[in-house]
Amino acid sequence: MSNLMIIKLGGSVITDKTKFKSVRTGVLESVSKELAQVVKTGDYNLIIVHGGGSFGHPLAHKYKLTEGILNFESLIGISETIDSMRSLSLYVTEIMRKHGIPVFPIQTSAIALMDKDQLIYFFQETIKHALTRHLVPLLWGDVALDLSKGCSILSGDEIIRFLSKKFSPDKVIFGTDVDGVFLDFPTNSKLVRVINSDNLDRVMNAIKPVSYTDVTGGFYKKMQVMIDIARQGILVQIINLLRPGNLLKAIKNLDKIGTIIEL
Ligand code: IP8
Repeated sequence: MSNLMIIKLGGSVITDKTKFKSVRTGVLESVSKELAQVVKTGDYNLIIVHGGGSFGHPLAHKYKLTEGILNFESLIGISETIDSMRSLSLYVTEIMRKHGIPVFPIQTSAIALMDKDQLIYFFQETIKHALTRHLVPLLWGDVALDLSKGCSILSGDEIIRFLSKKFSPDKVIFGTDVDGVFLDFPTNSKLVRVINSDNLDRVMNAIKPVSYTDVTGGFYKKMQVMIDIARQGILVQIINLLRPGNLLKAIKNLDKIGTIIEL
């Protein structure tokens, strides 16, 4: 499939992580406008994956869903978290469609199975057929049933790692609320423009001790996923979605904004 891009809309950028179930509508509006410009050209195939932010992580934490099914409360937690993520994706799809994007929402928990926190089954045929019909598949980090633990959390990043193996996109763009990878998080003054085999170890050692964490592992784990994708020969770019125009530049390869991983 030509000009295929997988785009992550990070939960920390499309929601306000400090307020339970709070959407950053302005960000979704500007992101959708830029995506719509690209979709209308008909030159690109896009798969979009969004994170959980303040709709997913607080509930996953409250019900200890990363520990699996522990008791009856866990079952209520699974149900509530799936619904919360559906309500976030509904905001996303409504705003995208308003801007003319033929978005095709796919509820991840309905098509994925895990075992010991690893993704073992993912029904991907729908994504393939949606793409051939010029629909824009939208998936999201979600709860997944786990054969050993009962349930687990499947992050948007893991979905992207899986889809990258299956679909070999030309590029994977991780949209975040920072300008890229910094050697000095959280001061964020030393931006790394390119990560390649020459500086990979240095960068990973620098971010390891200062990396924040959430129920799906935080930034260090996110970096490991990105590196894994880049090792398949796929260009990975980390950009700040809070800056209007960045997404368009990244999709069209206009400017070398953010951090690029080339391995
Ligand atoms: O924000 C997590 O997805 P992520 C999804 O992509 C839930 O890690 C339900 C916490």
